[in-house]
Amino acid sequence: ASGEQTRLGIIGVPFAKGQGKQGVELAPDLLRESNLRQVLQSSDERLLITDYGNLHYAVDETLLQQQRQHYYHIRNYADFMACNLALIEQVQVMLQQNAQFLTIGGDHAIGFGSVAGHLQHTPNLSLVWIDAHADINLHNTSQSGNIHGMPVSFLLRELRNTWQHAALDKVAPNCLSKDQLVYIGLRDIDPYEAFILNKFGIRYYAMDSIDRMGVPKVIEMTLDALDTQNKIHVSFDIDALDSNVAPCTGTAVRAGLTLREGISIVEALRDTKRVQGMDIVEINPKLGTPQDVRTTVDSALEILKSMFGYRRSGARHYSNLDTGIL
Ligand code: EXY
Ligand code: MN
Ligand code: MN
Ligand code: MN
Repeated sequence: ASGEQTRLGIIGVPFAKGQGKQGVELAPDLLRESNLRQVLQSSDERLLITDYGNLHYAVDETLLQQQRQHYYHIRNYADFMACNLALIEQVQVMLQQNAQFLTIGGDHAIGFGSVAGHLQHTPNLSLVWIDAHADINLHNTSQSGNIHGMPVSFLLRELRNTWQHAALDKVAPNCLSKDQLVYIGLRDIDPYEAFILNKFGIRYYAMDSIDRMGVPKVIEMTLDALDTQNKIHVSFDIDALDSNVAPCTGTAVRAGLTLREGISIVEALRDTKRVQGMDIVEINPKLGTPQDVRTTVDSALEILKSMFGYRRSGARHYSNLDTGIL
């Protein structure tokens, strides 16, 4: 059966400097302690999982200088870039050794490096960003200065020139086309972000679209928009889910996706067989009660199970089960 195995690489990125709250850096180890590996393995026996541990990075003087000269008005630019440079390399290593990878945050600032690394391995890439937020602020439109609200602007061809001092052509030469990005679950868009989304005609299915059309239609329209030749990256911010199923997150917004809606979306994406990379981010175990933490982690595990093999319909691979019972 080894011939039909799918290799999955996992990297933890305990990065918390894209926003102001401590705790989100604990999520990778917490998911591991919550039996992530066993949960995925029992969802699909064919998965061959390699855990690469947690990412380390070092900040160098060039980045500190960029921060001092050009990006002093946003928080932790040098750390953000140093971590993402390391992640860009790590993702490429994982894709050389595995068919798929999973990046566990950390806050959503790491979405830049995860997708940028993916784009270096696979230039023709589509991105589905599942989030309450658009994360598309520029350094000069952000009200908070938090870089976890900006990663998408580093990725899009049309916005990269707004980061002219970040040397993106050198560190992440491949970029994403705006028609290969679809957002799902938005419900807290800043005014400048709405301006950017509309100016470039970026597709987004905010919660009102989901209420009007339902998840099946939104999925159909999402898949229709994406080039069928492309691999897919799914960046899943846990705050896309309603806070009753994902209370432990730094920027919770009420009236989000139900767990069933989240699972449905992820199953449909998985069924394309084109998902090559996924992020799960913004789980913060320091926010909320121990029961809240369990609820949030359980929801994250359900989402990850569905992405990496579990079928609610029961269909699965039987090679270990056909032992002569019938
Ligand atoms: N748009 C707000 C900001 O830029 O500060 C909130 C961003 C929250 C981002 C979370 C990760 O999705
Ligand atoms: Mn490959
Ligand atoms: Mn986000
Ligand atoms: Mn968010």
